[in-house]
Amino acid sequence: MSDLDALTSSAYSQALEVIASVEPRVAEATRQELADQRGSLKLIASENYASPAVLLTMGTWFSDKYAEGTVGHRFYAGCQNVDTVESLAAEHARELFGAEYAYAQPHSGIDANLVAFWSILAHRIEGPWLEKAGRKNVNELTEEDWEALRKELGNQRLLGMSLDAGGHLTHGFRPNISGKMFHQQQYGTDPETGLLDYDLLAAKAREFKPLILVAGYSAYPRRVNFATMREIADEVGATLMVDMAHFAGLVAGKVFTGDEDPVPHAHVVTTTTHKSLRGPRGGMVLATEEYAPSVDRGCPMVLGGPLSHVMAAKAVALAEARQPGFRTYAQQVADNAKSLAEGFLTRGADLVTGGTDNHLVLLDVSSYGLTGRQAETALLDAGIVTNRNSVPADPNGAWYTSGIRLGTPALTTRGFGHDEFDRVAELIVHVLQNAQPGTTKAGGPSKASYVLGDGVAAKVKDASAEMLERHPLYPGLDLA
Ligand code: DSN
Repeated sequence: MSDLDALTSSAYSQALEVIASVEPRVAEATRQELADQRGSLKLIASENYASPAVLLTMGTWFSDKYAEGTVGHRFYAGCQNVDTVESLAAEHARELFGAEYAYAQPHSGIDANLVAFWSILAHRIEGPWLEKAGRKNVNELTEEDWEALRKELGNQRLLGMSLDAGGHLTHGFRPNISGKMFHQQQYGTDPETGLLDYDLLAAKAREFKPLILVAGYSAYPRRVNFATMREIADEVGATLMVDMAHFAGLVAGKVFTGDEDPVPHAHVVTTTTHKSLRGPRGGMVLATEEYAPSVDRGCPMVLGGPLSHVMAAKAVALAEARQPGFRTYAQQVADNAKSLAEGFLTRGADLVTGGTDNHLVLLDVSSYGLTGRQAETALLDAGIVTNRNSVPADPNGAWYTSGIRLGTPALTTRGFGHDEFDRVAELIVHVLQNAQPGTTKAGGPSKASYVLGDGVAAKVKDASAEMLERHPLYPGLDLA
């Protein structure tokens, strides 16, 4: 055991003892969570394993400090150390992504998107409106002014990718606030190929003329051409906002470059920091200088007090992502996704778009006679953690779904490579081929319950255990 491993093991063992002295059940659940994560195949495309340094950074007294405002301009006294860590997070993000400006305060990806929406509305609508009305700032507005400004702000259009094509809830999905605060339209994918059709998207944009064109996805297994997206946005006068939450690690690791790197093309880029980027749970906004002043007003306009302990951990994680090893990791994530997809295709499985060229695979489970929900729970019984996901034009809707989304970032962190991902595909197909839909209490076909063949779960768990032992999670972490 290295010195660093010994220190980490001792830090966690002692921390758990301190927690147990107050609420032993929390300490026990924390130990159990590690055991569960160590003992299962984690294939949720939006999850990963952050380093002990990142995790430890989150457990400090920075949590106790309020720091609304921005670096050097806080609404509270005594923020000098928060200023240090927030500045470091922003500096690492700017350097890593080549961004003009970075905002490390959002608590999550949804918060980052809300900050982006707010900043675009403030920059494109509120600012010009105030100027036209001859007001210096909002403090000068009369009641009549407010009425007119509210109408203007609340009358804007957003065009984003539909949920069942792989977009995110916050990209204008009707039930989400993004689909309620904006007049929204959605673009989908080609029904034959499952791929984005840029000509159709451009035609829709020309007709709809959105203020915001949102690009990015949470379940689309392909790369996006952001140069083309920017051309479309420019042609219709839209702001291009890219949500790279899922693939930020592939951008940071230079797997996505040129037209596939959103940062040089978009006005505003949002991300989470905990998915392929492998940092703490949180969000971030990158922007051009032009949008920086309005993004900076994210807290307290849209966000509550920034999580200073998480911003500190973002700085640590972004420093890690700037090390050369992260590029190797990111390339392996993409290579492993290809291995997983090939593993499925050679076993006759049905993949949306026929494959992948990013970090995720979307498996349509209809051919096994299952819903996504049945497949998700049958796989969980066998120790394989996935999430159900809609497929384009999904007949089972967003709750039961017809798909399973699988991602490679987490198991790649554990050291899985081509052979292991081929084996993972084999095990998943084995479970799905041996699962059958159950029946409802009334005797009809169920979309939720299922029957898994005798011994299947145990056999798959045994096969997984061998791989999991060969690639342990936090190998140096030995809890007393
Ligand atoms: N929950 C994230 C995902 O799984 O893609 C997005 O919000």
